[in-house]
Amino acid sequence: MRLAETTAKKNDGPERFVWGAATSAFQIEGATAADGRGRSIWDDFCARPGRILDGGDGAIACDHYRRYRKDIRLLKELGVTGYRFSISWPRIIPDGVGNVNPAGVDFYNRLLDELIANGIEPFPTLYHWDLPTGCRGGWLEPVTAEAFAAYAKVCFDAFGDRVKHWITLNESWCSAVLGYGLGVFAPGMTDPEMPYRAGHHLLLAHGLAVREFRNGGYAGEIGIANNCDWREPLTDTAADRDAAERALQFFYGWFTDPLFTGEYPETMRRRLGGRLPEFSSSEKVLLTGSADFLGLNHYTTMYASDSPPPGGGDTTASGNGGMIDDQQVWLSPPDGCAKTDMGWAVVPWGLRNMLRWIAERYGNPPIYVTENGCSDPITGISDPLEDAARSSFIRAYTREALAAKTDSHVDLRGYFYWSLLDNFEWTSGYQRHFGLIRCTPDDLRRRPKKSFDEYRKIIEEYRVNQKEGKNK
Ligand code: GBH
Repeated sequence: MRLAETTAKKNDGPERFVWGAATSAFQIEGATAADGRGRSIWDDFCARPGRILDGGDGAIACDHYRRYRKDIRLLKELGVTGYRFSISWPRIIPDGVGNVNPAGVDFYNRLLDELIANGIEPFPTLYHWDLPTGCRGGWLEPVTAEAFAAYAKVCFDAFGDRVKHWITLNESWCSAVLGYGLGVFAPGMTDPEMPYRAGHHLLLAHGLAVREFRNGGYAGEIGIANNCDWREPLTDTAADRDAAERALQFFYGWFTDPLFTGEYPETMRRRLGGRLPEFSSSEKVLLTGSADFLGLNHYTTMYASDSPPPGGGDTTASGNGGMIDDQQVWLSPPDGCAKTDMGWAVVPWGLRNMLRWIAERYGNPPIYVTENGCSDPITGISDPLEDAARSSFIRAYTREALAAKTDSHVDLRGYFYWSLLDNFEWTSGYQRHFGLIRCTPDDLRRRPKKSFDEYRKIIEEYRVNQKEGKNK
C-alpha cells in the first residue's frame, strides 16, 4: 500500500551520492567526565552489575573526544565525503534542560570545522541513545519531547551555519523496545505497554524538533534514522506474506508512517487498539510531512511466517522485540548463509528489498542508508586486521544498495558504513567489532583493517565510473 506521494526534489544525479562512515557519541568519545558533561542513562546502565558483557562502559571508549583530529584524517584517507556522528545531549545541556555547557559546544565546533576543512560533509544525529539522566522519567514522559526540541534548537543555532543534513533520532525502535520492553538497553525497563508510550514521545520529539528547524529558517534538510531488518515471507502463501508485511509495519512503519500520515500503521492500530496512544489533531499536523529524507539502518534479514515454522522459529529474536503476542509473526533465520558473532545472518539482497519497500510505501522519498555493517564472523577470525568477511559484506551490500538505485529507481542519496572504528558495542561492551579500523580501549592505537582498503576501493571505483559516465 502506498501511503504518500513525495514532493521532494529528485536527486540531481548520481554524482551527489554520499559515501560515508558512521559512529555515535557514547560509543566512541569517552571523556565522559570531562569539561562539564552531564550523566546519561547509558552511564547509569553501565554501572549496573551484569548489564554489559565485559563490565565495560563509555569512560574511555575510543577517546575520540581527544583524538578526533586523527579520526578525521582517517576519514579523509578512506575517501568518504560524508561522516555521520552523534551529538551528545549531556555535553551540550548537562542536566537535560536548562544551562548550555559552552565547552560541549566547543568540542563540536572544533569537530565540524575540522570536517569541513577536509571536505567531509557532517551528518550529525541529535540523539543516539545517551539521554541525560536529568530527564526524569525518560521517554515515558511527554516533557522529554519538549526538552529534546529545546536541545535541538541549541544545536541548530550553534552548528546550523555548517550543518546541512540533520538527523533527529537514531533507531527509536531500539530505544522503545530494547530500552522499555526487553530491558536490554538503558534505561532497562521491562513492560509490555511501555514501548508504545516511549515510542509515542520519541515521535513527538522528532516532530517538535523539526518544527523548531523549519520555523527557525535554517538551511538544509532534516530527517530521521529508523532501523529495520528485512522480513521475507517464509512461503508464498497469503498468510505468510501478510505476516512479513505486518512485521515490517511493526518495525519500520511504527516510526515512519506517522511522519507521512500522522497515524500509526493500520495493522498496529487494529491489533493494539487502545494500547497504542493516539495523536491529537494538532500532533497529526505536527508530524505529517516532518521528514525531508528517511534514514535506514539495516543489518540483517529473517523469514517471517504466520504460524510456527518447522523447528519452531526464533520466538526470542530481538528482531520482534519479544512482541510476538502483539504481532503474531514467527521469525526464522535463512538457512545456509553466513552469520556474524551478533548472530545476524548476512543476506545482501534483503537490503535491496527493504529499500524498495520503503520507496513504494512512502512515495519514493530521498533515502540514505544511515547504517549498514557487520561484526566479525561467528566462526571467529585469527587476525583482527584480516577481516575478509567484512570486505565481502561491504561489497555485496553496497552492490545491492546501488542496484536499488539504478534498477529499481529508489531515490538513494548515500550509504554510511557502520562503523568507522571498533567501539563500545552497548550490551556487548568491547567484545563485538564492527569497525573498518581496529581500536581497543587498552591500546587506543588506530589500525586500519583490510576492509578499510576495500571500502576505499569501492568508493574510488564509483568515482572513476562516475567520471567516465558509467554509473547510471
Ligand atoms: C545499531 O543498532 C545501532 O544504531 C548502533 O549504535 C550499533 O552499534 C549497531 O547497530 C550494531 O549493533 O533478531 O536477527 O532480526 C542495531 C539494531 C536491531 C539490528 C535488532 C539487529 C535484530 C536482528 N539491531 N536487529 S534479528
